[in-house]
Amino acid sequence: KDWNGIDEVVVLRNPKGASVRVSLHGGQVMSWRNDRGEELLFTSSKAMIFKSPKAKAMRGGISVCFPQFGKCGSLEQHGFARNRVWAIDHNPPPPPNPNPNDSTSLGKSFIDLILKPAQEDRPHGFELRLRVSLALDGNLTLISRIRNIKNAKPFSFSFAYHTHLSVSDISEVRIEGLETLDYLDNLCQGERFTEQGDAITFESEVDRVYLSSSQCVAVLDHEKKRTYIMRKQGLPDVVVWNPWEKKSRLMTDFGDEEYKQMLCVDGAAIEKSITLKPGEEWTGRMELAAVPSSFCCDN
Ligand code: TA6
Repeated sequence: KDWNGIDEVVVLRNPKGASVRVSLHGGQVMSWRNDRGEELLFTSSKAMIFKSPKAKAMRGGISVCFPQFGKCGSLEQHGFARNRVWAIDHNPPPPPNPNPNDSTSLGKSFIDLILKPAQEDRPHGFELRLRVSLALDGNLTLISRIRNIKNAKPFSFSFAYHTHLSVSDISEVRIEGLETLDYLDNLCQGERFTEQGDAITFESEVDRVYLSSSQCVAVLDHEKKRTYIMRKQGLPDVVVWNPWEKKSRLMTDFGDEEYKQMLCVDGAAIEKSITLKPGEEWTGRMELAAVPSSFCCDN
């Protein structure tokens, strides 16, 4: 059972001992461990004891934000997808433009999930498919395919993989690959600024949406001598969030000091919403690797 009492948690394993746990609640990735058994995603120690409201997404892991990111819209924060029970998709259709070099399923352990709209949902005519896969090298890939079913109305949405990385000490972490980009600062009512050239480091609360980034972003954790590499397609934006001390104390499902061990870096499509006409499909792909030494994106 997961934190909401949902029975089905799917565990993916590779032959080297890496593993991924995916909950049918929200299609949320709850855990990603390397072949040494080290947890690479952050989960709050208070997430499991937080029971109200019952359908809430767990504080941690990777959750799917759809069809809205944040509070910009008429829905609950980050949309309803992360609060719903998804189904296993036993027979997903092939992707519309299969890439012959894409080994999404080759040699990988994977699970396909699907979320269909409830009666009251707006937009109503969507199908949201999520493939979570674990490769032989331990890389974790999430591929979402959103379809506007035939005879439905056109609709628009925002999307994010709300990704909580486990870090040794936030003060020792830096992000490379977002230098010189424009960003929207949620701490300043979404005002637009330009990053001034250096790698991003942390000494206070950060809540930003970096716009139109390149495909690769690196998160360097000096103390752990670990670098997370995020490669993404269809997801131009990158959310960077750490609540720091004061906001941590206000969150009931988050420990007062846990901000030191967590950094959210989300592959996202936020600034320009995606519009699908009937029959059209969109794909958003995010691949995460955790490598032992420092690494530079070849952007
Ligand atoms: O990732 C940025 C953000 O939108 C922040 O503003 C912050 O509120 C965070 O997400 C957490 O959202 P949640 O709804 O999961 O508490």
